Amino acid sequence: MIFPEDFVWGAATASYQIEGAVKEDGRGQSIWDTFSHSPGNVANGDTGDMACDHYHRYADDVELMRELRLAAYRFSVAWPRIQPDGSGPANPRGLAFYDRLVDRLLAAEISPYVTLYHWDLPQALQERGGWTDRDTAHRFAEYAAAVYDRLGDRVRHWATLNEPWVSAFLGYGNGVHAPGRRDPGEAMRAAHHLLLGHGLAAARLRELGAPHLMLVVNSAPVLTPAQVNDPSATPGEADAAATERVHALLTGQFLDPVIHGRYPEQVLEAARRNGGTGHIHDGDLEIIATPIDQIGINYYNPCVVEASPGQPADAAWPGSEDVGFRGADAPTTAMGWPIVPDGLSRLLVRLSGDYPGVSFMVTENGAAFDDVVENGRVHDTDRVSYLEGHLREAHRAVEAGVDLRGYLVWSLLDNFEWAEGYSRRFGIVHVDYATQVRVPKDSALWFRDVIVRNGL
Ligand code: GBH
Repeated sequence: MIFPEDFVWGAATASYQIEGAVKEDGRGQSIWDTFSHSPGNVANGDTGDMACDHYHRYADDVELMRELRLAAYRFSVAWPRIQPDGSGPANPRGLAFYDRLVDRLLAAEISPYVTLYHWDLPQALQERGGWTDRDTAHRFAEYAAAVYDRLGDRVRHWATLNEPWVSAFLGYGNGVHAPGRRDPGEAMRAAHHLLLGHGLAAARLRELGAPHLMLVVNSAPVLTPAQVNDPSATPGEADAAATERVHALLTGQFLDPVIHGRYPEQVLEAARRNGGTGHIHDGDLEIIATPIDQIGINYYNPCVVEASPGQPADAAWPGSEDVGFRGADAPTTAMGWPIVPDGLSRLLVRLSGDYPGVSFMVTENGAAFDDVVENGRVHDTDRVSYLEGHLREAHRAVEAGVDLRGYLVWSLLDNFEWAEGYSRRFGIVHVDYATQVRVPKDSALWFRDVIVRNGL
């Protein structure tokens, strides 16, 4: 099973999950510092204060990536390192860190894929409403330009946002993520302002000459329980409408505006029921539809739903009235997420039909398991089989004609898994947080062979 010649193999991380050094070199506070330091939000009271100490160990970490033969490394820039208060002149010491990282990567012949926003909003902007405030979109574009100004001579691949659905609906809807707000109207507004920020930043970066622009979304096929194990199962009318509505809320809400310049009707209806559509101004959709080159897909598991009359909307899903969220008949990871590899090919085939004219990349895929170190090794056979199963499906998507350019595993390192803290390990490299010792797991060694072979 060999992939196209220029297929890009790599791994991904995010700033708050690995960097630590939260008070260093003028970094300001982010909403995740505030949130993780407030009791009850994160498992075991964990915070990103130290994380993987990557801020100090980045050179060794790049060396590790080189040994694993990664061709690409996707990381995010911490906005509060660049603008401690969320606006104004860029902090040169913050920019210098990413400058050093990029130079190291290039020296190791690893292409940097920069994500500008992976959830660590400057706290100062949250004080003014965060993503519920339209101005945050403008601040984001200004910040994006400052980062591009410093790294644009060497970085070709630019992603604006990571998973705006999560920022809006877990951050402002069910409150499981920072800033911990629970208000469906705020969540709908945040989603639109994230999109506006994406569009304004994309237009700025384009003007400045960015060669390759992408948006990264969390997406998943939305299936009925019967469809999970039987792709040919045909749901009844009510179930089909439920899956299409949830698909619109999860994926269409972000990709229809960006690619087609319009919102799905189901999303407009959700907005009308939750505070109205007044925050969507004339001209916004033109900005949001600024052309991009690629859609990044973070896929973990399908979303399983069925029609359930009388069910109130889930807090993370405004507009999901009369829909029941279900488990799947499949084995699960340590997150409790079902393992459904063919969800990846089913998703990619659908999206490449719905959104022609852009390429795709799997920008995250991976799994948490309860890894143990034994005699200096981690035999994570469950992760190897998760990754192998999903790579087969990525290959199937390529064969089916999807313009899929690469695959990045989540994650390079075990790291701060948001509300789960350090209790969930997603890395292909084990991190002992007490000593910061890194041990490549069997999955990392297996992945290196996949890369060398360009396939399975
Ligand atoms: C990614 O998001 C992140 O980009 C990354 O930072 C993170 O570490 C990694 O995945 C692993 O979690 O059914 O309403 O509860 C995770 C994407 C989206 C997956 C929300 C779980 C549950 C939605 N997540 N989804 S709901």
